Amino acid sequence: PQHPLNNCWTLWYLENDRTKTWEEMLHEVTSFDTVENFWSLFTHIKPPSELKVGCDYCLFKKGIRPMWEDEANVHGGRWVISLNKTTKTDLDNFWVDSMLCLIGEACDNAAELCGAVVNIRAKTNKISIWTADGGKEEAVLEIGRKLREGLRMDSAYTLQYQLHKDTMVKQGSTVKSIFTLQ
Ligand code: M7G
Repeated sequence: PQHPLNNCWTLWYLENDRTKTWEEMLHEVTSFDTVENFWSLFTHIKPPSELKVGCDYCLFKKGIRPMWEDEANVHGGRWVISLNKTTKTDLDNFWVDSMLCLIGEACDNAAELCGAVVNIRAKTNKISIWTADGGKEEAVLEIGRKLREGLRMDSAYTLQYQLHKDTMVKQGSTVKSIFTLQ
């Protein structure tokens, strides 16, 4: 017998392609709702460190599209970890631990969890956990603290919480953060 998860989760892959719009680059890969099916998917796909620059993985609750516009994300935001000079191993380990935090839902405010994203970028890779409502300060902070624990993040890493509505209108590369966990 398989071990059921609390939710069904969908993996998305964003493949960088200059001839396409952002939405066209986003592909739904597959969904799973057991621990066993998560691991079997995990062993069949490339780790983030082997993706090309400009690509993303997104893991979201089934029914929530990994975009700001989805009704589940409109009032939300994300805890972002900027991975500057992280090794490939650390990147891949942070990503698997982020996914486990997400699908394990071991926090009091799991209903607020929407998904997780890893962005492979030329300068700074990023991992983020998206939550439903940036106005729920206690819930957001609890999720951030659980994430720091789950990822065993040392003090070299900062977690920043940014509202999607601020990210959407960013000028250059600076988005204001409303919460920080060091
Ligand atoms: P990014 O890939 O989230 O981060 O956004 P990056 O700046 O580190 O590469 C890059 C661009 O992708 C944005 O400026 C948008 O044009 C587009 N994009 C990203 N996201 C997450 C969304 C989204 O949720 N909705 C829409 N419409 N565009 C997005």
